[in-house]
Amino acid sequence: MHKHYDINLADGRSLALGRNPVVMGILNVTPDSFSDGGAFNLLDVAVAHAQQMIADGADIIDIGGESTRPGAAPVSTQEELDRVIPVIEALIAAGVTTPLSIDSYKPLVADQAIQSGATIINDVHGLLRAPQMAQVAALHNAPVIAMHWDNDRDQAKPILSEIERYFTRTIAVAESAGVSREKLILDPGFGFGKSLGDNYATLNATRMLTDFGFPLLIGTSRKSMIGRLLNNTTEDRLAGTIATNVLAYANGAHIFRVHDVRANRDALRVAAATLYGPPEEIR
Ligand code: 7PM
Repeated sequence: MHKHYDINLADGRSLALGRNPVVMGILNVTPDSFSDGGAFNLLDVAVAHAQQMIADGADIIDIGGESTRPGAAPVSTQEELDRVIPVIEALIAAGVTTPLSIDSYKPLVADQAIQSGATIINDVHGLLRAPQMAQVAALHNAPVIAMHWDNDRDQAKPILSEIERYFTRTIAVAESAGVSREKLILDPGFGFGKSLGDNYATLNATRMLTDFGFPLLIGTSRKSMIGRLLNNTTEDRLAGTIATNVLAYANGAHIFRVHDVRANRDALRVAAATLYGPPEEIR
């Protein structure tokens, strides 16, 4: 059912991807993601949120300073560094050992983040935006989550073949920079340059994407592909998010990037017990 991969992280540790679903908790480090009551600053709130997600069972914490969002105003490199680096430093100083990924397509941000203790690069431009990104990954031996995002693609062509063509380019760029195939995790990029139909066709093609021969990450949490269908706001999209993740898991996906760690993890553990039986200890 699930292909197994052992991913070597930038610090030499290993992350097992296979039948056990891996939950990535989303940590947004942006001024609008906290309300300042005066007692806490952005850094304290971010660190506390990460620790709560770890307590809830997150296997990876994905740290983003919002360089990337479709439609959002771009953030300068310095601003992004000022947001994410202190959070990574604080988590490491607090003794956090949960692997940290850096959600950025900027090579300088990725480089600094890894030097501060992050061990995975999460690039929403699939190594294709900045030529130095693959070099940064190679330099640090960091695995890369390569997401599909191509606003300029031919809308007339089927989304699946477009995604596969894009990933073929990603793999070529990685290999020519010295990033081996074993370092890549692919992500079809839900909500990025895709119509509602594209998003669901992509989700329905999870098995084909896992057959491509790389671990697969799914990022649908609270996205408009759910909200437009259910006509609801971000805070009411958990049930829809769980549906997408359980279906993708049953079709071979490995990592699930979510806001609501506990609920998604519980659902995925029940799905895993259904496919593979309950854990040995309690069988
Ligand atoms: C506004 C628009 C705010 C979009 C946040 C977002 C993904 C990601 C994001 C994903 C990977 C969100 C997105 N989405 N990285 N970063 N995969 N690998 O909803 O789907 O979190 S940002």
